[in-house]
Amino acid sequence: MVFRKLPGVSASGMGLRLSQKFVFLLFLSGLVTLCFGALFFLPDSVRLKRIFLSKTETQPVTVGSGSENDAREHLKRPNKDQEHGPRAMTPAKGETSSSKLKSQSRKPPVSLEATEERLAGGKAQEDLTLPRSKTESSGSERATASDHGANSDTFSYQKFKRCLLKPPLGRDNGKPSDPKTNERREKVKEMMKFAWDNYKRYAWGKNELRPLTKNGHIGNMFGGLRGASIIDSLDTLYIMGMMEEYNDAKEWVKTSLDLNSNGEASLFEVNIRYVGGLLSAYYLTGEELFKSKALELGEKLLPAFNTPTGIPRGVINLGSGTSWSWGWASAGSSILAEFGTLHLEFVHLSELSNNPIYTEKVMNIRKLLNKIEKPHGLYPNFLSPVSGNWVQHHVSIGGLGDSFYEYLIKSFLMSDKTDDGAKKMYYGALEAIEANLVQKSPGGLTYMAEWRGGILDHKMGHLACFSGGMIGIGADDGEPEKRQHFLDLAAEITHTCHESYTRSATKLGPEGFRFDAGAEATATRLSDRYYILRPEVIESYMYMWRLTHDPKYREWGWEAVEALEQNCRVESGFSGIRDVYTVSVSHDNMQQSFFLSETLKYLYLLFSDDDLLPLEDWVFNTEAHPLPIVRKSCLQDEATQDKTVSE
Ligand code: DMJ
Repeated sequence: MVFRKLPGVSASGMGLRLSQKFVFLLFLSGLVTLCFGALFFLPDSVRLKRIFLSKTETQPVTVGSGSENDAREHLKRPNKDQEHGPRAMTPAKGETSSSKLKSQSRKPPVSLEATEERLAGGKAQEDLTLPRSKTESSGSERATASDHGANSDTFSYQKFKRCLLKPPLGRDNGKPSDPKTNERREKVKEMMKFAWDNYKRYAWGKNELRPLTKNGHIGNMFGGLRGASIIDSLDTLYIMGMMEEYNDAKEWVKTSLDLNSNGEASLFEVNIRYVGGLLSAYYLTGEELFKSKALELGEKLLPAFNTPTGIPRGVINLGSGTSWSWGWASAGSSILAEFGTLHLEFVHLSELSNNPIYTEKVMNIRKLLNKIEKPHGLYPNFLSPVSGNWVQHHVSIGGLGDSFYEYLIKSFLMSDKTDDGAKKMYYGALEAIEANLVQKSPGGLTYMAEWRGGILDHKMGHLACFSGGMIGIGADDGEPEKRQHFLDLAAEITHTCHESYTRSATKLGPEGFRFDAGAEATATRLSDRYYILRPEVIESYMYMWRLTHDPKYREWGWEAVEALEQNCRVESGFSGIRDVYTVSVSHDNMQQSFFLSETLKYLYLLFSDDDLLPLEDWVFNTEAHPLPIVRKSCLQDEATQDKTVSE
């Protein structure tokens, strides 16, 4: 390389004078600092930023194809604003070294009062209300750390059982006295047996059954974990009294559930299916095995929260603790329905481990959501875990948003109605939803539209049909003058979702239905016509039945049973279908694990007496795994009594 001679610069190899060298070096270092600093202002998705700022490597994550669930579902529905880039995930910028995280999660338990203080920045905040019963938790029950960053020996199952108002399985396992209803219930049990037997025969230990090709499906939503259908079925088998099958499932968990996998998992899916499934199996049966597996797995999810804001990223490597945002999510954002659907399970992880870290993590999410500006009081679906700001203004009660709202009201109910923060957020959100999203079609059907920066998309997803049940269970705790209104709204939404079923040839509902261009509760696009054994409509029938005892809900449930038998039952299991509008059905070759966990469970409960898993004692997580209401004051009394007896 030849350097041209500059004035004042000796030709001897860029021999500058000392003062010139100094000025030049100063200029150079200023330039480098400027460039490096600018990297921080680039969006997470910019490659340069990932290379220079990432402490973790960028890894591609492929997302499951055949089987549908919500994260997989997101992949199929990119909109213009969220085009999938390369399948590289945005790396976490914050700390992700698993050793550091382990030490964090193993720190000695701190009191919830201290937690609240820390989260609220030292002073109580009105909008960050921990459950009132926090002050009732027994400090004396906190002991030393155990295997899983927890004091798991301090939770007493016997105490917990005494604090339930009713026996979980009712007087006679919820058997209805009416013979016709009982016959229907038996039919649902037979469907469960058929689905389970075929899974066991052809796909045992894999995640889901492919009923046409008679083999198993693993997918890559669960970070290398196996047996999703087994974990999702434990409680369904148990409440249906299928003890032989339940014991096979339990034995598999004991001998074959390996939590030391090292793959990329959806934080949301692992939480709702595995953590939720193990927790409910524990609470129903008292088997310590399920508790320790739930705690072990729960701890592996914690590194996902190591972001600048504490909002977790969507994807986590269960082995290394490295986490990413989904490649398809705008600018490395996290998804409302994912980070907003952890609360129920995490509160129980804290209960069982006596380690407040899980509650702290989810309360921190709530704190941030309370603090930031909400357009018209609505919660958009995408949030940056780095800046803590909304990334785009798409609001939906269906996919991407759905279970966030569900977990607000259920957090309140699960706290024995002491969690006023959750209550306030839920009714505030519902008010905004009613003001901006709830619509009436020309034909008189009430529906929830989607909202894109103020413009309404007159579409409702099958997923959004859970909202009938949600609004129903929340009706009673609303303002007295609004209670009947909420119950009516819940009934109207459920009616609309039923219409989406009755207006199809198969009597099953499409993935999405519209209310524009003359359409009323029907899919107008080919891509919205499929049905993948989803539970949401039946879930709302079950809640509405429990709340009103209007026999139409049982009739609607039975219509769904007949339609499932007619269109989805194949030689070796149940399969989703590609087009609900044609009776010469084409099957998708997938028996979703949520069919066993949710669809069949909700049907069974619909045809059972209300004392099977009574709502006074249980809330269902978003995968239909029942979790008990936490009665802190009762547990406290029980603890005091125990102490008195032993003195
Ligand atoms: C389930 O995994 C859960 O119900 C989730 O909240 C929504 N999607 C599926 C069922 O459709």
